[in-house]
Amino acid sequence: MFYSTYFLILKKTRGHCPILDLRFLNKNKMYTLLSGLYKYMFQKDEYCILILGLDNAGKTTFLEQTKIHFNRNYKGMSLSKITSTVGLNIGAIDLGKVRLMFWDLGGQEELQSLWDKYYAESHGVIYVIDSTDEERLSESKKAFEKMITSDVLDGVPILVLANKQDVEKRLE
Ligand SMILES: Nc1nc2c(ncn2[C@@H]2O[C@H](COP(=O)(O)OP(=O)(O)OP(=O)(O)O)[C@@H](O)[C@H]2O)c(=O)[nH]1
Ligand SMILES: [Mg+2]
Repeated sequence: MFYSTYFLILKKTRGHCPILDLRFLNKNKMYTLLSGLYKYMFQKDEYCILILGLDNAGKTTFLEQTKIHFNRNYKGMSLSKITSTVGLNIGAIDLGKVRLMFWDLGGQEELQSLWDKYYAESHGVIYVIDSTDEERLSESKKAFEKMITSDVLDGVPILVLANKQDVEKRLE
């Protein structure tokens, strides 16, 4: 399959007999050409989405549920087994030719100082708020404001997610 495609490409770009060209290609050039072709045909466009918000907002649970929803063969872990994130969790979902890479960062106060290290790589941010936790709403607002005033995020779309809407005593 690769070889037949390779011939076609040569025909297009060079306009003369591909079999002759093959004789002059060494193994390295052949590998480079074929791997480039493979990437062109099968590699997905990758976008990085940060998941931010205070600890206990539900970021990791959201990521886990998203993976279960979009990845047909992914069984997922028990949501009750999720513990507070120290560092980050990475998860991917494929949507057609696009791969979304989610980076779920720990939200504890001492970990928030690490968030901006990931801004430059991100194409979007999901900011998660615990809508059952009125007491920490102003703390969450502060962290959010600090995030959006970062120049590095200029032009990056931000989705604010009011989480835990299944709980009866929630803010709407
Ligand atoms: N009722 C309800 N509980 C949720 C929901 N999402 C998360 N939780 C609970 O909230 C708690 C914290 O969830 P995590 O996903 O660990 O929170 P986190 O934002 O990743 O926290 P850190 O990793 O510490 O930053 C867990 O007990 C979850 O079961 C939700 O939509 N509804
Ligand atoms: Mg977490």
